[in-house]
Amino acid sequence: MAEAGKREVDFADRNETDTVKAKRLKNDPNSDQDNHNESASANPLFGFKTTTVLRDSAREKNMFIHGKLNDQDAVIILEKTPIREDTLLEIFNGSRLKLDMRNDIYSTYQLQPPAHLNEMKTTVVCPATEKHVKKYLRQETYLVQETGEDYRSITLPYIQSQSFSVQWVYNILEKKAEAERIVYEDPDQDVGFVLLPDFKWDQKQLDDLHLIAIVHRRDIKSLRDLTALHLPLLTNIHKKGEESILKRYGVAASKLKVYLHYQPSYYHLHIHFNALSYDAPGCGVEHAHLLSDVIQNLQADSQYYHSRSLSFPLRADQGLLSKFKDAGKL
Ligand code: M7G
Repeated sequence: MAEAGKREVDFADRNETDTVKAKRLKNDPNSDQDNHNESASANPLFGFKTTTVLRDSAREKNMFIHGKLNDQDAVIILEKTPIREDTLLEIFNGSRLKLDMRNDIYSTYQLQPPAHLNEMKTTVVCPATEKHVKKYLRQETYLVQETGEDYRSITLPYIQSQSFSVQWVYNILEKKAEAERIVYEDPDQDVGFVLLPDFKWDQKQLDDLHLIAIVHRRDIKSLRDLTALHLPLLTNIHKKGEESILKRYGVAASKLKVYLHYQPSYYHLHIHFNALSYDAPGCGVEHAHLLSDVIQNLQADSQYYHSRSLSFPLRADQGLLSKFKDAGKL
């Protein structure tokens, strides 16, 4: 959905650019309006009005902002990107430096690198729902323990009525979005999947490598739906996902963590492939389940994920937390 939103902005702007150029050539007197249109066409975020900063981190160098873009609610995520080793020569030789202070053998500077090395990864969700805004708002979290019965009586009815749209997932599977980003596809409708970069990864360095494998089947919401019948699907993703990442990026299976989230944000089965050394948000023990463990648990007991209690964190404002509270489970 976010991707579709982004594309809409791009198409609209492309039309506007032509109009603006034509007017300028004719020396149109409405030049103020033209300047505005020109800024908007070069920059789809032009005129964004900030409502609140939902979350920011000096350490992670990112900021999550809620506001209005062309009168629509939007969430924008700004994130400074990691420094890449292959750009060091250009940084040292092509930057402007301003001395902050010097003391004995120590000195600090403000360094202004060439513009193309000073980019910020920017993610736009527009139009954003209230759920998107809440997802990014910093919140107190609580650990919930869900039995198989709790899943069926509390969680399942809740996610059936409340979960995020998975239209963006269907767009990928149907090649309506991100088709050019696909790294590998097994088209089999039973055990097949599409492997592509997660949109959190800018693909500029391997340190934070993050891909997702999205299954073609549309009947598996999450870990809870898995039984031994799905073992061919899971082992296929594990094997072919790792092979494709080795082939494309030269990263060996021993350098990857491959896991599922429970609870996920999107209830269409997908598996995360992350660089082992990368401390990705959501890969802690309270949220992530290693695919190799999932496979072994299902080999030992087909009903493992139907019957076992599973723990996961919920933020204070998440509706599911109130459902657990109402049921006296917290
Ligand atoms: P999740 O386990 O459902 O939950 O992961 P999380 O979002 O709480 O981690 C879904 C994953 O899909 C996340 O890592 C998102 O960054 C990624 N993702 C979400 N959207 C909307 C897109 C998208 O449009 N394209 C791609 N490539 N990845 C997405």
